[in-house]
Amino acid sequence: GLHSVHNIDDLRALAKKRLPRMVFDYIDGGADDEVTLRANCSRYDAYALNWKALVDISKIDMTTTVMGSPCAAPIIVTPTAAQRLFHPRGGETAVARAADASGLIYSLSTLGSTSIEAIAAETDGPKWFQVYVWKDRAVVETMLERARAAGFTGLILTVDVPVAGNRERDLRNAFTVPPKISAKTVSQILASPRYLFDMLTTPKITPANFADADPEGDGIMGYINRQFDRTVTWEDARWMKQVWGGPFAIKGIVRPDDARRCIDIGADAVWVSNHGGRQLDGSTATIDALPDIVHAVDGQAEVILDGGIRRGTDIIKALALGARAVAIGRPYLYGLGAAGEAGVGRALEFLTTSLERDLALTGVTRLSELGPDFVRRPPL
Ligand code: FMN
Repeated sequence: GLHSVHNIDDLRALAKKRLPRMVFDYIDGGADDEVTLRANCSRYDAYALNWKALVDISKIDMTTTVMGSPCAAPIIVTPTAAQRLFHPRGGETAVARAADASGLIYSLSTLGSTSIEAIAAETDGPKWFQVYVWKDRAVVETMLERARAAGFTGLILTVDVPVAGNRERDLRNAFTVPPKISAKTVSQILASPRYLFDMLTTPKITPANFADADPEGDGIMGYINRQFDRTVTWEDARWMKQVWGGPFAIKGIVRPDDARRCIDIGADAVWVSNHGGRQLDGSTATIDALPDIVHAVDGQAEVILDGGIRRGTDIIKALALGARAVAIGRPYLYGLGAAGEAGVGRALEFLTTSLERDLALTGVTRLSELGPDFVRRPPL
């Protein structure tokens, strides 16, 4: 159980034990050979920390703001699709409540399985909404209006999904969202009685924020697939920023020239991400992409980084190299799959307490003290 969880890897093992194989693999897996998935985690090891000695660390302040949203620590809960798939009873609600309890920013995916309004009713904490540019611009505009009305204060445009990535674990498991009934999927679900019970006693898992969009006969997944528009460019991102009007982040940037374009169209944050290694395999580990992006952005926007954050020391390295905050995906999804809201809470607690201890060990009492002098970068 959760009492024997001491780090994110332990939570992962518990999730693996408790979830149907195909659901665990959907969370855990990446594209192709999973080179980028592994690199996102392992490349932090190439950066070494240089701590400061004999600093009064009796008071450590981890509070900050990101795109104007206040948070207790520089850790953002990333948008991830269909969270009720990972915990049918709790899903997004469990994640949003745990984020609120920890004072962290929550973000809701367009492909979420809980409505914008239901999330707003569960939490007064800071929340952002994530979108893709869809063909059906009217549906996007309606979602943005609803998000604004419900008190969401930031918008994230994800730009690393021009097409779906090649996730071979999902192909092997014959896994689809929502799961299709087959001998394989049924036997995997039967092997997880707790999950099966939850699934049978809660409403069907469906996308919750465009239920009224016209599915044209081939169902909601057919609708979603048709919405990913291959013609999307920077002009569409500019349109999105104008329609939204408020704090705006572009997620899925790894190149300095693209970071400059984000600033040109008025983005408030450049979000360094490769979708957790789920899209283009062989792309750069995010920690390696960060320094050049920070240099290109030159203080004109905030920089957020996600991918492979599993410990406080990973967070310190990213902040020292110029990120305003980091974001986490799988760490809280393992928690959600392992134990619902309590599991998410455990993941967030682990990351915030390990960040505080690691700041103490580094001799840092405020995040603004962190800079490149705390990190020895690997030779090229
Ligand atoms: N990113 C999005 O912008 N929208 C999504 O709907 C979305 N769904 C995801 C679903 C899963 C199961 C996972 C693992 C990631 C998803 N992501 C999505 C990417 C995350 O927001 C984030 O970039 C990534 O998980 C960070 O890497 P990490 O898992 O190593 O922390």
